[in-house]
Amino acid sequence: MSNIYKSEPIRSSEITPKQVYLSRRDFMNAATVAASAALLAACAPSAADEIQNLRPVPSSTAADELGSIVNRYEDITQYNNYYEFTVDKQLVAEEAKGFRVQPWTVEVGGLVNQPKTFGMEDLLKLLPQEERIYRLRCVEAWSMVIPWQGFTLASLLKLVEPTADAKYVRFESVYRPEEMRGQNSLLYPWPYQEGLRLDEAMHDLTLLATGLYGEPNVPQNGAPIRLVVPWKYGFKSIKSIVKIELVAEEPATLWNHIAANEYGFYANVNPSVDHPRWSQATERRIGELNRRPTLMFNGYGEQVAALYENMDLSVHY
Ligand SMILES: Nc1nc2c(c(=O)[nH]1)N[C@H]1C(S)=C(S)[C@@H](COP(=O)(O)O)O[C@H]1N2
Ligand SMILES: [Mo]
Repeated sequence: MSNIYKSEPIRSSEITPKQVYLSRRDFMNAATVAASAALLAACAPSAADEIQNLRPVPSSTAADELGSIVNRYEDITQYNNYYEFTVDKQLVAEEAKGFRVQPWTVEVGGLVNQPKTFGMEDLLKLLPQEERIYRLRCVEAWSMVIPWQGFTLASLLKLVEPTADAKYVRFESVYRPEEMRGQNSLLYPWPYQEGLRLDEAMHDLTLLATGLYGEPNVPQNGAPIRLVVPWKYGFKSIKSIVKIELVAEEPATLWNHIAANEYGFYANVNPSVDHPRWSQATERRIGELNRRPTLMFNGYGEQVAALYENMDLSVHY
């Protein structure tokens, strides 16, 4: 099989405009609307408008390299984990409405030769955007396929030149308790923080996503800029980043701090290591009825297994 990984950089000519994204489910929806339009011929004009307004606009079948169709824009933006707002996945979008993501800066520092605070506009200008279709596997055993755009974390880190002492990368989310209701909860040590080993951070799959479906990120998905590490459980993919720090020691993470026995620092997707309270062998793909088997490293083993050669993957990390 030739190289069909969508996770590889792709030529801009291959980038799918938003108009041509469509899951088969959307196509079915469009077909259903069209059928009802035919039945309601008297009000045909408005029915035609309705089809136009379906979002994403109907088209063909963007899929990941395993052939899984991308999830609907509505699924991706209406079913979210973002505890700073609320723990109710279906209410995040509403709670996050109007959250200010402009102006926005990302401070990149620590063990680097060229520390710098970047405005979002600078980042978008400096670093070419790529499209990546990635599976997202939440530790809660649901998953989605998401067409992101963004740039590699490696491309940003190269700009600041990590020193030889830098061994890990620490990420920090925005902290605005007056605007983010969940941050008033004392159950969590805010701000949300996460971390990667430097080689994981420099891996070509590791993306800083600035948007999805060809649109800038909406607040509930971590606007304006969030991490996406597709071979790890979703909680590693920290949202709305304001600070990136190169450090010498393994950094603390929010989930590890709360329950170290449930949420390890590495958190690589692994169907044979169960969460203490549930199995990780299968998952529910949002939009599908039957559960599907969970894949080792979420299906990215060919690209990332070498990073963990010296680790015993049968134990929980
Ligand atoms: N700052 C922050 N980042 C976060 C979270 C969060 O609560 N706060 N939730 C994580 C979890 S558990 C998952 S599964 C993904 C969900 O990303 P999505 O809502 O864009 O699908 O975001 C991750 N990043
Ligand atoms: Mo998650």
